[in-house]
Amino acid sequence: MNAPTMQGLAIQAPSYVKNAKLIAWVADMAALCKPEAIHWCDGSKEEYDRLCQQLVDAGTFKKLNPAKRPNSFLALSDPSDVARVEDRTFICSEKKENAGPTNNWMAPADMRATLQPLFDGCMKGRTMYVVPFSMGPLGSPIAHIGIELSDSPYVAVNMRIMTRMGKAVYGVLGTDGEFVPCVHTVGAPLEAGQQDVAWPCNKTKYIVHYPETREIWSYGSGYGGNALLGKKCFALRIASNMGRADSQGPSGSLGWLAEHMLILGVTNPQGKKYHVAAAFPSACGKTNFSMLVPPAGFDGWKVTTIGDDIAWIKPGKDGRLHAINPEAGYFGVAPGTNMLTNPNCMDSLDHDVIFTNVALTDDGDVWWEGMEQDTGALPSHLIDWQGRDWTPQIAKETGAKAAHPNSRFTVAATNNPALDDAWDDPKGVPIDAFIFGGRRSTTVPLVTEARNWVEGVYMAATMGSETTAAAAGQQGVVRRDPFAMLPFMGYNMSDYFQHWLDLGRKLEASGAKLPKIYTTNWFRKGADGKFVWPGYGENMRVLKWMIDRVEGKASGTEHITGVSPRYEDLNWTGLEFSAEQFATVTSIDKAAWQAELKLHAELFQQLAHHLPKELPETKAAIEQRLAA
Ligand code: SAT
Ligand code: MN
Repeated sequence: MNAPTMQGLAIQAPSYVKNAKLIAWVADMAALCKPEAIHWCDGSKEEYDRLCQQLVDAGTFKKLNPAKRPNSFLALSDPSDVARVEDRTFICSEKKENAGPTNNWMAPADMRATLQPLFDGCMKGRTMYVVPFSMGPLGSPIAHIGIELSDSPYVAVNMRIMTRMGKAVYGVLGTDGEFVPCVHTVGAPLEAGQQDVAWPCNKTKYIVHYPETREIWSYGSGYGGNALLGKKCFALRIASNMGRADSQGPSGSLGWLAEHMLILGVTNPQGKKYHVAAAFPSACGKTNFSMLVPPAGFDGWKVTTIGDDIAWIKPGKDGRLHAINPEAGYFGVAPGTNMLTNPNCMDSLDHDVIFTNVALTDDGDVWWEGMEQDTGALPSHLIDWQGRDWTPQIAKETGAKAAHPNSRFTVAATNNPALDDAWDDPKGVPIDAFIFGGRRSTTVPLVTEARNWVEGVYMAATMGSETTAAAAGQQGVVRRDPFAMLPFMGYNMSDYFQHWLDLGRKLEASGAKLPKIYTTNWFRKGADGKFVWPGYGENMRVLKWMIDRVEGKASGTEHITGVSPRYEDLNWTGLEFSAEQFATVTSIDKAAWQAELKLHAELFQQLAHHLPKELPETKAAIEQRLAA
């Protein structure tokens, strides 16, 4: 069948699609990408089931044993396509300085010229799925609409879980509503008669954002944040631009924030509820923290999940910052998840899940490293994430992991037994505290409270973290990851710091009570190289101290970077954790901090363009305290 005829045929949008700009754009993209067919997704269960069956037939999905894991599937990706590709991710603003020194940049015209031949005919022999989605509750004033065109049915079914996806979006869009156009291709056109592979992708990859025109173009990968464009590409890189642009207009709006943050509710035994938004780099336990189960000694405390990865935060009429979760599902890291680390998550994964790159058991269920904690033993045989035999013996000899370290589950938020009642509330929840947490073996104490907003912004801006498997490349090296946003920042990082400072200053001037700001580090190691802090549910001890501080009820000790609890300031009921152990995770080593501050200086040098003067000033104050 030749492409031009097909295009003429297939553009026909369903009668309920009334947005002329959208229809014209789909026609343009079809003319460029030359798919064999176009499917306008309606988001129905019937459609989801049909696409999943199609993925099973194509060999992309394996249906899991319905007795063990009802309505769930396992996808194994190409071994070269397993994580976000930061070195292939571009912010193509008109001016390089607006992308800033932390982003890859190319002039929009040059990037368009580069992508044009790649996208020309890229969907040959495939169906183009038109995926309408809302980030945030449908029709909410905080929400925004995107349309993703993708030649991957895997993307279409994942987007149905991760976003509010379907027909109702067109109702909100109407005849002339705005949407963010997102084009995605695996970059593997099929010539006539060519047999498809289970996980098509291309070794050339481009994840491209045009912030001024608010477009996303993704080429060559089918995995996670590279392909599910509502997530990092839209909800962080494009949305961060939208939030700041709002503060630059004539309206006098303070603008808003798009943050790499989980949002949780925490209710004390008296029934008083607080909300916390916490930023951690990818694969540092955001999902676990957002579903935390309070340990022994915390009777009557309850933690509920609003979101596990991304927060959109806007000042409300009450002067407080209100957060919504723009997503509708979790794309979380599987390895390490078990009944000890995250029981709510394990319960969420009982049914209706898409697993990617975990291992397959002989009875048609899934397995990943960490599950032996629950069963007390390793399985005797598995098919690993690359489709190879795996046994404990093979693992011992070769070190082979059954599940890829960045293997994931995709699951609807509504599967979560700890889901907060307000998770879908268009008004969002008022934030009482922000947490910024890095993964650091040394130097940074368990928890520190900033004495004011500027000090908090400094802590967040200078955060360092050891890299994880969530991104392709070397793991375990410390890099500066300001606000845990390094890979997700859609404009110049220093302008972003300024946006945070401005927002805080203006809110404070209006008499608002700002959220407190904390940094945490769950990852300090002892002399034996092992983590000292038990983490997971035990993080509740730190969370309670923060809430008590918000209430003005807990004390702490002041040091060079802020205020931290003393041993006696935390509740230790139900945990054996000695004062010596506490000292190992909270100690402040002068030499280490002198070295740390050199790294802050390097960061500030890199970010010199538009760097707010408050940051070097705060650094100078820390240096003075350190020298005293
Ligand atoms: O970007 S992904 O969605 O692949 C996961 C992450 O990095 O948090
Ligand atoms: Mn993330």
